[in-house]
Amino acid sequence: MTQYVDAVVIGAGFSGIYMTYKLHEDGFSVKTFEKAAGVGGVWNVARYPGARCDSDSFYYNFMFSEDLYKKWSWSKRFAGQDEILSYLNFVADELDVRQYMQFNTEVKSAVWNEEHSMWHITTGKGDEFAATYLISGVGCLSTSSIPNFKGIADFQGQSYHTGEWPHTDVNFKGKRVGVIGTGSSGVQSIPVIAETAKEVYVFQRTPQYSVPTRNRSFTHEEVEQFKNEFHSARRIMLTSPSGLPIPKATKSIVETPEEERNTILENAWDKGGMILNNAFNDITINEKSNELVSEFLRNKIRAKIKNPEVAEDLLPYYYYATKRPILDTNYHDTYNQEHVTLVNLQQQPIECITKNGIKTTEKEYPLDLIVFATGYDAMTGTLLKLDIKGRKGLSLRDKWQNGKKVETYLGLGLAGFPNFFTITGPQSPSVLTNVPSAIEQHVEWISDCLKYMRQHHLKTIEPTEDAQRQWSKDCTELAHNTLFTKTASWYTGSNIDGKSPDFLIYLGGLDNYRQICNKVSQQGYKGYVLG
Ligand code: N01
Repeated sequence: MTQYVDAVVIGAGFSGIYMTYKLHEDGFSVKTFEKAAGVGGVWNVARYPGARCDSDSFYYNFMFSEDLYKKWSWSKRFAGQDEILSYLNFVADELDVRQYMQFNTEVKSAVWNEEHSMWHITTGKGDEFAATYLISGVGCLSTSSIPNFKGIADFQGQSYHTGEWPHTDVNFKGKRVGVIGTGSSGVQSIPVIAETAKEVYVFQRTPQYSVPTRNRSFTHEEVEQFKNEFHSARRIMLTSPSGLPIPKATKSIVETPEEERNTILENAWDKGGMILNNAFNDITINEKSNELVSEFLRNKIRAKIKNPEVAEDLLPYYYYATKRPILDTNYHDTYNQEHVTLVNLQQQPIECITKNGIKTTEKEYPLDLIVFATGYDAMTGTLLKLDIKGRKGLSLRDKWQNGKKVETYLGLGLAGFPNFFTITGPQSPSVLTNVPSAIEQHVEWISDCLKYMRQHHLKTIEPTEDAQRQWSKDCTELAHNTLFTKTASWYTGSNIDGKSPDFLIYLGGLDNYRQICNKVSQQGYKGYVLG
């Protein structure tokens, strides 16, 4: 039997938890479906060794409630996956949202019913729901990708993707472990795996820049200070491009005299975290500026690695920060250990996976365990897994798949898909900001929109094709004025075969984006058709 709710939310990570809470608070009935057995989203599933957040813990959390903020005390500067998952469970309890959530339930399809102006939602468990609003909180990086290596099914050892890690301990002791991939997940997991494994082989296609995390435990006084500074931090976060309490960078690195430049870079290096990435305003827009930071970071690698040949193989050549910047704890030092071998896939590409291990064009590496740290079908992958059909049976897959250009309005909605909202959707600031800040802004905007609809007795809201086209054009232009589009990365979708090479992140900053969204709503939802 079909049940009715005002809104169906998909996912119970940061987005789903807050959206569910807001909807209930605003007097809407809500049902939230989550594929996993509990809340947490990516922090519930990416349990690989060393998994940790790269944003400072006291800012990588909800800030909409001072009370909630002050009830939780982070133990470290950068929280590990387990602590973030505990935090999200704490939030779900505090906000009492579990009662509206159904776990272990995957949404299979959502079809717009023209006659009733409603979404018809079907789950993998056979639930049928009708909802006025459909809200996606599926996240940007929630569909793991394992490249289609020849022979992959033949491997007789254990194998895991970092984004779908078992919930029980994986024992590396005495094992020969191969890790494919050196993005954030590979760089975080390799040093931890090397602590106990007998042999580690890192299959590296692209060498990475990395800055030390410099993680450390907080003292009681520091925790209290963060809590006391709630209002001042939040004020800056609401007006900064990154959604972090970091003011906009104003200095150009090329225009900064060498001595001063080196002092700034060294200080940022010593402090660790994302400080270096935010130190200058032209790192991702000017090739010369970028090269100054890139070479600074290459020199750090040269200085760390004892074997000059290995050092050479570890030197990155792409424009720094045009792939997601990486923070590490002892990553490069790991290659000084006898039992760790770097396999440079530029010199010996993977030919296939065999029953015993990984075979490159040079040799076969016998392995007991393979870790696929090979990333995600980002931005659109999870949305496309859901079978979403809008007006006249128009399918999201038909619109976006097979190399077709992805277009949205504000990264929040799509023409032809009424009453459908995407929290941190493609072409919103999402992953190039502090994600919880971006989520709060979206959830609050959607919540205001739904209240407006109710107040004005409106049934449907849907972006116009024109507004969508213009927004997508603006996003693309912003991206093409930077170096981001010159590098193959998951930002550009080039890690997934057949994906249109679009840069699906709004680069104008969360501060500007917030103003644009506010203006849209203040002007009676300009760019939308309301009915
Ligand atoms: O994935 P990635 P990730 N043969 O796509 C390689 C977030 N995150 O899971 O660079 C050989 O970055 C690929 O090589 P190349 C964060 O936003 C955050 O590490 O394409 N290698 C690359 O080295 C992050 O950016 C946190 O040449 C292949 C790697 O696999 C995002 O998630 C922690 C290959 C994939 O790197 C994704 O990170 C973890 C092939 N066929 C993740 N295909 C924190 O907050 C791919 N690769 C810390």
